[in-house]
Amino acid sequence: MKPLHAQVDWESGVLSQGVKRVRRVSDMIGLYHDEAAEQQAVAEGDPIVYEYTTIELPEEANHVLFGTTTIFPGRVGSEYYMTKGHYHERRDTGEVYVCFSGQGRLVMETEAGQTEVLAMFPGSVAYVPPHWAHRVSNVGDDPLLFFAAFPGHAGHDYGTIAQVGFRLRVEEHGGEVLIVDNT
Ligand code: PAN
Ligand code: ZN
Repeated sequence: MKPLHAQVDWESGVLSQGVKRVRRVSDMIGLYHDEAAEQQAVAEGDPIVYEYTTIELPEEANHVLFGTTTIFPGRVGSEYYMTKGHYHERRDTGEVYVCFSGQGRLVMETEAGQTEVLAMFPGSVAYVPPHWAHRVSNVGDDPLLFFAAFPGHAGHDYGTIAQVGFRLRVEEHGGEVLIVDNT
């Protein structure tokens, strides 16, 4: 294939030439801790939690897939808006996250039970090593925009997280960001 060129819209985070996907609270039922707050949010207009745009490329090991994500500010109960989070289907693939704007937390864990939380802020770069599940929460008052790149054959396993959940969740309590142990 030929090289390609795209552009990030700094306002929306959308990547030109990409395919945009929208995730609402109703797409995430069961992922937030507070089920009643989930139902209430869906009943009250089912807000958009995040959007992400990826450029369609061959899902092969010698390619690098990439995309941008915009998580809007908000909470479901005490829990900040977040991405679904996933393991890569091919567990032995890593990923790079570059934050453009906003304030977030990148929550990671391994199947062996290790956990890690890294702050995301404009200019922060995080490396998600192979074997770590990853999810991002927006802990600020503005949209959180970030860019991600990962091996083409990584694949996405959402089922494991949907079943077992993350060990840590990111919540607001008394105006502070709190990392709460789910286990
Ligand atoms: C990211 C994510 C993106 C959306 O590009 O896919 O932020 O989050 P979910 O995939 O968890 O809904 C990435 O980690 N790709 O591998
Ligand atoms: Zn990933």
